Amino acid sequence: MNKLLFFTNNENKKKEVENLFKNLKYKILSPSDMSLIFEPNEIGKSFIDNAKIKSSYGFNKFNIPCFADDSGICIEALSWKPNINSKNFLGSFKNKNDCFNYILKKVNKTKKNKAYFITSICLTLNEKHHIIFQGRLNGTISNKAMGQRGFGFDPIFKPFKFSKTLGEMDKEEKNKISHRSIAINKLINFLTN
Ligand code: ITT
Repeated sequence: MNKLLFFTNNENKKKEVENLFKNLKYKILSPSDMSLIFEPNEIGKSFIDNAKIKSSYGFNKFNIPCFADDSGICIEALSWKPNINSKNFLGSFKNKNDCFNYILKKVNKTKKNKAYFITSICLTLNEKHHIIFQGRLNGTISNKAMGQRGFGFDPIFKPFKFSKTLGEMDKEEKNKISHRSIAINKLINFLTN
């Protein structure tokens, strides 16, 4: 079975991606399987830059093909932020609910409720060979936080044409439509063709 390192420390991302790879002949390893806790600084100016920083780091450390995912949400009422700063933005509040309430208030005040998620995946095959795959999911910010599933901003994000949030969907439902699954399916297509 081919080994592929998925350089992430986010267990939820890992579960979503493992589910997408489940019928394929790839063994997906992660830094925790290799007893690595350290992660590089994500100092890039774009999702692509940051995905490449993480996949190059993983490849250099273990010398096996490595991919990484950099993702985030862009919210109209916040002038399309937090974008690449999504993790720090969420972490700057006392808890998730405070963050969600801040966003919901902004949406209410501005009457702008559009949002989208972006995922950039970088696959590093060797030091000079990096391939990028991307996915985007358009939607709106819901009227209130709903659902306990998923992670991050899932409870306040309603994909277009859906009446529930990503937080109300199970892994399989989210994987049918998500920004991450779009990018990962492009990666799988590349690996299997
Ligand atoms: P890595 O180890 O893979 O870097 P991370 O959690 O630091 O894990 P990112 O920098 O890509 O990952 O993600 C930024 C944040 O964006 C993440 O912590 C979530 O809060 C949010 N996010 C990313 N993907 C999401 C998704 O599918 N649903 C909800 N929120 C998401």
